Amino acid sequence: MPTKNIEFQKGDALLLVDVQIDFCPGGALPIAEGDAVVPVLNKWIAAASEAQVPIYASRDWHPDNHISFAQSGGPWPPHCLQDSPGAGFHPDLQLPKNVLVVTKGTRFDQDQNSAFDQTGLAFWLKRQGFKRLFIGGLALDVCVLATVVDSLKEGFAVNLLVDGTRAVTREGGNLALEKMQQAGAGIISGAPASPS
Ligand code: VGL
Ligand code: ZN
Repeated sequence: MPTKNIEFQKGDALLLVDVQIDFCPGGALPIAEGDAVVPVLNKWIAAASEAQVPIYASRDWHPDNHISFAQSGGPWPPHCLQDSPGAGFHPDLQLPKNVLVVTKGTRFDQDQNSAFDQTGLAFWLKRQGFKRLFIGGLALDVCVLATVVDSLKEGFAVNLLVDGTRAVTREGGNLALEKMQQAGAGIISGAPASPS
């Protein structure tokens, strides 16, 4: 059962996964309703800023002919090419000036679905005393799943912002939700609790 009205506290961080143009309708690897996460995540961004909770945004950032692309034997059409317009964050996503960007998918020899995969992010968050992560973005059954699972493995408490994520496939999305809950993630629906 999704929980509601969890308030931000010290030790929290907001992590937005791959809210990029190529993952939205009209992009190179479009996810159905991918852009529907933007207004929801904007509310979380506003609440996080208000509570002085830092905002991290990961981006998929592939070299040409990346190993995850079909032409190189991978599962995906080419997407999120470094410095291409499609690799940009969705233009309506209201990222603050002090957003911390996590770049992944740059390795030539393997894909990096998780924002924690060889990025140093866990080291950085732990060093600063963060304990609980609020995670949303794209895609629920790919990079969000990998990121949530790694967060829990690293010892963070995790709340998935379920209305702020969409899946590549419906079955994949349902399976991802099951896996996350089994691994110990909380599921939060709706908008952030308003500050009291
Ligand atoms: C993603 C497919 C390929 C994601 C990245 O961000 O979920 N999906 N590369
Ligand atoms: Zn990718």
